[in-house]
Amino acid sequence: MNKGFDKETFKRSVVDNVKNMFRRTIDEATPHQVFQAVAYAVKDVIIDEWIATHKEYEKKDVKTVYYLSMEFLMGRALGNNIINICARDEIKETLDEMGFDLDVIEDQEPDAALGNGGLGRLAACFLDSLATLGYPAYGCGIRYRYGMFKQKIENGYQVEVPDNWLKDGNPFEIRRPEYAAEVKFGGFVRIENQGGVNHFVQDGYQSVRAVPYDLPVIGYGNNVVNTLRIWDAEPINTFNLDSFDRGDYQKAVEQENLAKTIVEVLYPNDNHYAGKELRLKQQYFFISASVQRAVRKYKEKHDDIRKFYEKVVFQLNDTHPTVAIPELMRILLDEEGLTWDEAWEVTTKTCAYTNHTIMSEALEKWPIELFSRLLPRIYQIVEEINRRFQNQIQTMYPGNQEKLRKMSIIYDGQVKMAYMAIAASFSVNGVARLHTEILKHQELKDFYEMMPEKFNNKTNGITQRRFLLHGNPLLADWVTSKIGDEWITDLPHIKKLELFAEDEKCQFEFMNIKYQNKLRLARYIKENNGIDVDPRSIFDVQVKRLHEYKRQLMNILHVMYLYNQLKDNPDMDMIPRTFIFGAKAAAGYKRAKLTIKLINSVADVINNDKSINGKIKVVFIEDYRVSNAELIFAAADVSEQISTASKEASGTSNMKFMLNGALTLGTMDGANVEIVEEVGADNAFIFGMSSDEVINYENNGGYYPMDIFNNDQEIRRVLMQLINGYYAPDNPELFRDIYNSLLNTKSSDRADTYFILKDFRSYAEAHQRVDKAYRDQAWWAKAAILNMANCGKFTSDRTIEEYVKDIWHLKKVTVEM
Ligand code: GP0
Repeated sequence: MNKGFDKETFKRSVVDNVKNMFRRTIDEATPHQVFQAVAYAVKDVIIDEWIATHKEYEKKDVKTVYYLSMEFLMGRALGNNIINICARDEIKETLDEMGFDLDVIEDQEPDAALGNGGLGRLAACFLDSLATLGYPAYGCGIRYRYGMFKQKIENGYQVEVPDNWLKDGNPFEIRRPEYAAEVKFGGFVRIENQGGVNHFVQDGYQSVRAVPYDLPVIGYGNNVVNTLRIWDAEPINTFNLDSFDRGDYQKAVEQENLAKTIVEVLYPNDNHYAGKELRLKQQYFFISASVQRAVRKYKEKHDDIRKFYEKVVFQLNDTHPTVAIPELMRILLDEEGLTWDEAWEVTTKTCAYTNHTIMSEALEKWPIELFSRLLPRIYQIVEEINRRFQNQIQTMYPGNQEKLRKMSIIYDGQVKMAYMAIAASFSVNGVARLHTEILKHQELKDFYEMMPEKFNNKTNGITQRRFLLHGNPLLADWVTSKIGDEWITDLPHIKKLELFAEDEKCQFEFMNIKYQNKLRLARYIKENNGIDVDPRSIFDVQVKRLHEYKRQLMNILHVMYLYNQLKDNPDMDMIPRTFIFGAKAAAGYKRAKLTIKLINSVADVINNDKSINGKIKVVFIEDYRVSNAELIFAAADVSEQISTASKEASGTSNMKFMLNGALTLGTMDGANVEIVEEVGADNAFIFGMSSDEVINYENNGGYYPMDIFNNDQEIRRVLMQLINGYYAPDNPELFRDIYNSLLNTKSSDRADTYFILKDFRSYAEAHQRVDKAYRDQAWWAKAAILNMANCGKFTSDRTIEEYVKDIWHLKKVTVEM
């Protein structure tokens, strides 16, 4: 409950907002206008806390973490903000009295989709936890004009539609022109000798003005409001049309274009590096602005820049923000006049790096030509960092040319961002135990051997406030009614649910809530996809970015296999199953897009086949995003986490499912390993090769999927259906590429790189275990409750406390109102 909340004031505020903003009375307002008016009324409530929080930070002169990230996948703000100011019931009631439904109002808000998937959503969960725990933090990112594209499915194919999320304004943001910074690109570096000291001056550059917009990040019930600062680009000086100097005119036009294009759109690639020049511009743009601002802020209060790291820590969310390292060096050397050694000490005590993947195609390697042309002074600094790092390698491993070659930051015409991040950070962390071990002993072996003290693990987490309290109110209330509400800010308390796992009444209540949530999702599916699903069937869900290593293909091949069995034997005894998919494919990722088409083609055939009595349904949920994810997790029975072992760094949807009482059907990969450790292998369905087996095969040239094709009739039948028109009568060749990817053939790449056929039988057998287990509803309910009871470890609050203790060393702040 929010003590300060006053219904009448809030009502007046909403009514006045509608008048002032839209010149309408409240009964004339559209639902979207009501949303805006309510959002501004909520902003009113929090603005004093926002100011008070920052006053407190200043007074205490706190150390602050800057979470530097190209992505913040925030989703909708209104509902979450209302929850975190603890005024959900009050505001719901107030709006009721005014004749509005809060859920409908919330649905008006577009998702803030400034991210692709796991990495961006992790950043958003971290901000929620930082504020809730009372730690001083800024998120720093880009105010993309267009976020993650909206996905439409047309004729079974993905079509990308621009996400114009700002078109009606963003009620929660505040423009802060007083903190604008200039960011320079291109030109050349001139050395000026002044009194025997060399000064490096960048000349002939183009620049843009970075202008920050601040968004409030509200802690749960603690008056703390942190800031997500996202940078917009504006042209530096308005056109001088009087100018007769053609050079100036040309440059002004170019600078205006640069400002327009730089923040235009989020690159929709997940786990994949595309090497686009504009992407590097985006990186340097928001990093330079953020680092400049952090230095300036520090200097307002302190005069010794050599102690910068005592008040500031930069956490690099993957390699995307790695230019923060040479940028901080540049400012310290060129603007603050430190020596190299002094600047290096500050930088290496300020920066820490998180690795999110071992997929080699995700590694950022910028061509020297591009990098040095765009960032000439920064490149000089990178060269010097590399020169000194090489010296260090040579000292440690005299005469070892192999090490030098393998570990060099600049090699083969490229700048390797991960290596720079490791060389210059005091901490390097992976995002789940298995992932960190693979980094230490495989991918980054040489670096680990050279500097083992830097490496550490921080297993990911998720915020229970959004993914249970907000997303699943029925279950959240149920949990609170059983064990109290401490779980909201201290998730391990949820362990107390164990006491109820065997209680028949509780099992029944749980299953009933799950059923209500399945009804809710079924309604959503009917409205958005026009498909009828049976809420009594098992909801078996795989929602995540579409990527070969995540193996959505294995899932749909298994559906095809089951369907074949049903066709042969329509009386086959099976619990009806609804296979639910949600996934965006990067716009240029052909095979991923073809997989979406395959899922939809299979859905078309199966969903319209009366002969199988609705035993299988296949649903592809269009435009999977944070807001519909909340509905999906709440309704899931089975959580598909089926990546090829060793490939998924952590996964985070696995945790969101567990929190909502779904059972994991998965491989021993990423954080699944730790989930199984917490809940016990008996309460999950584990299958497939281990990461060691996968890595072994990979090191020995793979395996022969043709052997499986030749020896397993049922698998062969499924594969043949990819090329005999069974699911594409008009174009039997449609899925040839997928067929080839599994069996082929082309000498250039190996067949079935992700071991789909190798794991198939084991996967099918795990599905049979699911079918069998679901028949015993008491067992299932018990296992589901035990999953919830044992998800305490996977709160992002725990992850953040570990970052604070091992890496950031921040102090908690309390804000009195
Ligand atoms: C990793 F490298 N992740 C990347 C990337 O470019 N994008 C991205 O979302 C993900 C991992 O795939 C993950 O395993 C992990 O949990 C997440 O980063 C957060 O660490 C699955 O979402």
